[in-house]
Amino acid sequence: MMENRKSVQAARAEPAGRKDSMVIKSAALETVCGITSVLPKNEKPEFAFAGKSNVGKSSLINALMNRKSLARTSAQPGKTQTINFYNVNGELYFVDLPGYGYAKAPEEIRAKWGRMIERYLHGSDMLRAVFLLVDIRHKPSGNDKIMYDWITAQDYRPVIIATKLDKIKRSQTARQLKEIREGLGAPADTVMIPFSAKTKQGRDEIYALLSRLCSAEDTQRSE
Ligand SMILES: Nc1nc2c(ncn2[C@@H]2O[C@H](COP(=O)(O)OP(=O)(O)O)[C@@H](O)[C@H]2O)c(=O)[nH]1
Ligand SMILES: [Mg+2]
Repeated sequence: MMENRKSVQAARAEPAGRKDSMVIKSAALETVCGITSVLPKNEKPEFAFAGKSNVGKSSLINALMNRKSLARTSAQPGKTQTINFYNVNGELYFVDLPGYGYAKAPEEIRAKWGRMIERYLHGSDMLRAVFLLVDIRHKPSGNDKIMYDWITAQDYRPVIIATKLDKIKRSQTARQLKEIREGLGAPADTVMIPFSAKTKQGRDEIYALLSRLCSAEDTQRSE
């Protein structure tokens, strides 16, 4: 008991930002994969980001890398049908999965990028967690739900990032999170992090999760 309390105090006494922050020493786009590309066999932990076009995926990845525009933001939404691997500090990878939501029919979507995403989720040995981005203002779409189901079908429990937090009133946050969780059919203990690329709210929580998942051998994959 005493020891536990001590370690809690020690953790609190650490300099601000030391534990829940990440120092970005380097960040670079290392690999771009098209539909037929061979996916890289990386040797560092990978963290994948999925979500519909315009949800704020590039903005989140840029915020995490502390870069203004390394990951491209919404010039041509829905255009990028590639998987982009960003090497961060030579320690981990952020994997930008193709955005969805612009193709018309579900069949078309599946044909175009579904197989590529599934191939990646299924094939990566280093994937530690999948982050699924959903706009905090809206109920999840049919495509969000399909994506959620694909991720869980590959035995990952996605971390839900509810984006554009700055666009709602603080008093609405809990209700919106609940609506998103229920809309996806996600269990009550799902990790959900509200985030704003504008205010950077939520970033330290994501950093804390990333460092935990990097050091631990475990993944967000269910047993
Ligand atoms: N207010 C606000 N706008 C955001 C936020 N995240 C992204 N955006 C805007 O939403 C648009 C799409 O963002 P982008 O990162 O390109 O989305 P992506 O298509 O998912 O990569 C851009 O105009 C961003 O500036 C956020 O947290 N708050
Ligand atoms: Mg993008």
